[in-house]
Amino acid sequence: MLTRTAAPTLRAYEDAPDSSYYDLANALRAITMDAVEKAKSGHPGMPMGMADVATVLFTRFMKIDPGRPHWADRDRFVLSAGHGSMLLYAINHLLGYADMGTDQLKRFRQLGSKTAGHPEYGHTLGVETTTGPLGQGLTTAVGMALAERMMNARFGDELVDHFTYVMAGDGCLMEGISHEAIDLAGHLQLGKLIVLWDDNGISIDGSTALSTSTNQLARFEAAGWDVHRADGHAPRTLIDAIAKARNTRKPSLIACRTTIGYGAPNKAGSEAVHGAPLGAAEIEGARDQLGWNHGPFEIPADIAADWKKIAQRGAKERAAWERRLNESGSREAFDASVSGELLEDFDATLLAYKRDLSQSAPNVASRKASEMALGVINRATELTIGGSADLTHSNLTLTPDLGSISAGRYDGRYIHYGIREHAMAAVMNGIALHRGFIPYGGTFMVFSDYARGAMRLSALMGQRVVYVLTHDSIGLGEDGPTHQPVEHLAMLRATPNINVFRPADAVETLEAWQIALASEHTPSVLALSRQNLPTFRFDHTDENLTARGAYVARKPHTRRDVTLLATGSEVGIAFAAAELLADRGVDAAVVSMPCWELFEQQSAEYRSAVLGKAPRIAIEAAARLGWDRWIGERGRFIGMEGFGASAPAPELYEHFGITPHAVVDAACDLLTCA
Ligand SMILES: Cc1ncc(C[n+]2csc(CCOP(=O)(O)OP(=O)(O)O)c2C)c(N)n1
Ligand SMILES: [Mg+2]
Repeated sequence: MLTRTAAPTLRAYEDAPDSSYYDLANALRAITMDAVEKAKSGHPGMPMGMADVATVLFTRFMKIDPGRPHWADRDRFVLSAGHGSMLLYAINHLLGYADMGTDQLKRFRQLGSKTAGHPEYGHTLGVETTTGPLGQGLTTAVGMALAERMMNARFGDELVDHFTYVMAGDGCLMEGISHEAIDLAGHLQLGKLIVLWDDNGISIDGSTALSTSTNQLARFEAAGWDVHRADGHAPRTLIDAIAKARNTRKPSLIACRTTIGYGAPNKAGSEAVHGAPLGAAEIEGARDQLGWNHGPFEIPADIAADWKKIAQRGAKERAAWERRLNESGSREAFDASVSGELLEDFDATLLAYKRDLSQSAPNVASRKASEMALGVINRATELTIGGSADLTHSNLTLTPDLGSISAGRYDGRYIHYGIREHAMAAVMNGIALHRGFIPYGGTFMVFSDYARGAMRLSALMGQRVVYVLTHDSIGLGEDGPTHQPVEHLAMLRATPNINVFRPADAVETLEAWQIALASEHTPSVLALSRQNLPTFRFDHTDENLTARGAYVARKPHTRRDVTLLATGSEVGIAFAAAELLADRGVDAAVVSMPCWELFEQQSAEYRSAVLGKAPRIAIEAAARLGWDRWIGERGRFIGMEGFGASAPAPELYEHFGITPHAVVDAACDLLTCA
């Protein structure tokens, strides 16, 4: 076993609390029972079962300062079994987080309270990531633990040296994403990631034996983890297991054998206690059995004081860390990295490149344009951390000199996520939440389905994560309908707080990247083509037109007879159709709509000026859903009505009728053509 050279902050805390662990843990149990009972809703089983594990972890190991919840070098605590939210709220209440007074415990699960049904990042202090969808927390924590090592590689042990602790249930370990997470964490040897598994043998339907017979320890071990067993109600064995887990170079799993709903006289150990209030009689029985003779939400002063000691200890450590930072000479760089601010000249660098693009007018796929943009971006900032789910050469996400991240080598800037789209997205969430980096990652757009669970959380948590989704339509050609996204733009556009960009040329692609990197609270999707797209933005504008969401790319010569709306690869089709229509005496405007969400945010005047009063035809090689908003009652849509097919791309466009001639026919149907 390898012993690390410990920085001063990493000692295990030797002092046992004055009150017994049992009393401190019972405080968590009592608060949970009372809050769930008052709410008439919630999950008492997990918090009551894991109360002892939480008590040991926090009293002996956690390094946090509730007065400074965002302290960069704090240990991260991730409640992956998010249904056990009352455990986290009870802990945070006892630690003294400013927003977690008794009033909040009493308003568990009520509108506007800090004690939402599942922990929500950004809503409640001390919640490191939103959990509830099982498996997400575990995988997000892998991203946090990786980010910790990457920051450590840049700033050293004195400034960055913290653990990531996860509480995961049977459900988290059953979810498919856990396989990706475990595999990746083991491969990257994230030694400071410690998973405390609530090994209670129960899930909602009953015994886990109904649905699994996996030897979890063997499974984790096979993925390169260090594994331990502990009695989840025996502090000494837990202390030993956690202390050992902290001293290995491998990520660690501790199987904590617990009784779900520990303390409930009749319901403990059964699924009855998983997700329903215990009821008055059972609570009374639990109080008796636990020896907890205090009223609802009442915590004896000595027990409260012991919990507060954890916070006091953390505050001291934070102050010492603050001094180290000030003396380190790296304060400015460290703060800039944590704040995620781009350098002052970043925009000017991108603008100069945009001017070049308009001049050179490359005829390249937007995935290639993205690679070219990244070449400039990755030189202009060190915040970006790239990656791909094993499609680097298709997504074109790697630029020279990034260097790969691997076990023990965390100073690179490129992550080979392997064929693990879901984990890639969740790990990127973890990296973004940890702070210090802007993660971007690529896969084929069709596989956003696989990543969806975590992409939704990027949006819900408002994280700056950039999804590079290439091969964005039937334009990818021969790989066929399994690989051709059709409904994905609609799905992504329907998701709140994601900017979905489908740039039409190299200039728009750069503009989209610039917006994505500046969007600190919104994830972005870049839907990029496999096939070449000609540049049409010959006239350089300092203004980022993509930031308008949509703009008139081809002005009509005199009056506007018809408006052609298109995105990405179909903007070229709209241009070609406009020329054909001109021959027939029809004056068409072409509107490029790279980002609907940003267009929706424009003023009504701007939107109506762009959309115009003439009949509209939308062209997009994807499902129609959503387009009716823009084309109106009289409008036409030219796109996909079902799945694609396997053939060279130009033939597919003909086959599915997404052509300039089809646009002309639709226009002539709407208007009187010559
Ligand atoms: C992805 C996902 N699927 C289903 C659920 C619904 N759900 C919430 S808790 C739970 C059972 C989890 O079992 P376990 O992790 O063992 O929790 P315990 O009953 O031990 O508290 C399920 C199915 C969910 N939250 N997330
Ligand atoms: Mg369970």
